[in-house]
Amino acid sequence: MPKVKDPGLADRGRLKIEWAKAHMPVLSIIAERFSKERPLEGVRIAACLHVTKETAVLALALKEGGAKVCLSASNPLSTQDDVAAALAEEGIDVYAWRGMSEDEYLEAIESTLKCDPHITMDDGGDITVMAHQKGYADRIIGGTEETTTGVLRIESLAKEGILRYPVITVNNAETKWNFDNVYGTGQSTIDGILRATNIMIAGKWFVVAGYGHVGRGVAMRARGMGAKVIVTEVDPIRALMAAMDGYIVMPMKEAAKIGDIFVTATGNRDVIKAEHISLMKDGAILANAGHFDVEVSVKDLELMALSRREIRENLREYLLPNGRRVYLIAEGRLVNLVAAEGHPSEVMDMSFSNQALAVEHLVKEGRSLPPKVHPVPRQIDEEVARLKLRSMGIEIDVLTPEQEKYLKSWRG
Ligand code: 9W1
Repeated sequence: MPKVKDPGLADRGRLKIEWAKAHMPVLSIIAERFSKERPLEGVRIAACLHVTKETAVLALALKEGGAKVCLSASNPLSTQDDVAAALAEEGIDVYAWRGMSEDEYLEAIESTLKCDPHITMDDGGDITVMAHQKGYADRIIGGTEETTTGVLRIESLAKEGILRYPVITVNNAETKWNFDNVYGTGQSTIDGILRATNIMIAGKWFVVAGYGHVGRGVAMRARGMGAKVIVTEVDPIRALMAAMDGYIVMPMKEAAKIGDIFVTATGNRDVIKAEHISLMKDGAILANAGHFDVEVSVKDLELMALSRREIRENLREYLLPNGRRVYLIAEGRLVNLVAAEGHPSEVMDMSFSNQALAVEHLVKEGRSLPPKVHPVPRQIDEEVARLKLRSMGIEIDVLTPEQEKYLKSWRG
């Protein structure tokens, strides 16, 4: 029996799912093929994913393929209750509601394992680990994993010789992480800043700390909106890339005096702390796009401030002893998740198409794969890119036989 917050929300959830599906062309093509070929007939899937409108499109695609899908949340706070309600009505066995307790969260995962799955789908490693701890692993053909964190946990299961079934690391597909980190986070970070502040980006000094994939995406979009972008780095190679991409590169101690908006995306702690904050201009805005909420030192802000006020939703003002005010978005937590809505559907389209094709691959080949961590097969990764291009109306060239031969030969 599915368990959701309020079945009455289903109509609203169905509209959201329909909207997401309209922007997930690749997954839609796969769903259509699945409904004709039924490659997942009789397959039971236990999935532990963020219960969002995009995940709903994935779950329904798997169902079109003939699978029975049991779904629990991969985070107690990420469930969209209307989407969960709609999925329950569509015949997905959902166990998810926003704000579930830690115990309820674990119970929900176990409920999906009681569906006696052939396949697990994971986002963070929780269902894979539980399947092994609670004795469900032997009947499972294979699994998939969506995130870096989950891949690390499952690799450590494998290293200790505990892993009993093959797991495909969707995270490492080219069409997943490149697009999530650069284009997904790039856009949604700007989106979060705009929703929290409603300020104009054009003409502002926009400081991006860290020039990894996320930093690159944020810097690119900020520039696209007319900001003057400064990048700070500690890695000489990345700093050089930023400089040659045309950004101004300088230490945070300098950038702090200039910036109107600051976004951290380094993966490290205390990137913006007291010594920087005290240099900032009146009205400076701070946001974090890195995974943990340690990049902007909220502790320093709290210690320095004479007083604080909530200005708008997700926007807190700190009054400093020098009389200046700085503004922190979403308490320094991930701005794109807290103040916006995560990755756009078009980006999830690619990672979830990898998921769907990885499940099909496991059903076909999983029994002959050794119980270790496997990359997404290259053909799947390329197929996702090909279908995405086609959906965008973009055609590309094909090598001639002569060119193929030329590339393979050492003769030149
Ligand atoms: N995943 N459909 C919050 C998302 C929480 C979340 C999280 C996404 C998607 C990063 C997956 C407030 C969606 C999800 C909307 C939302 C993620 C954590 C997606 C972005 C990752 C810890 N991680 N993701 N869409 N919550 O966007 O499934 O709005």
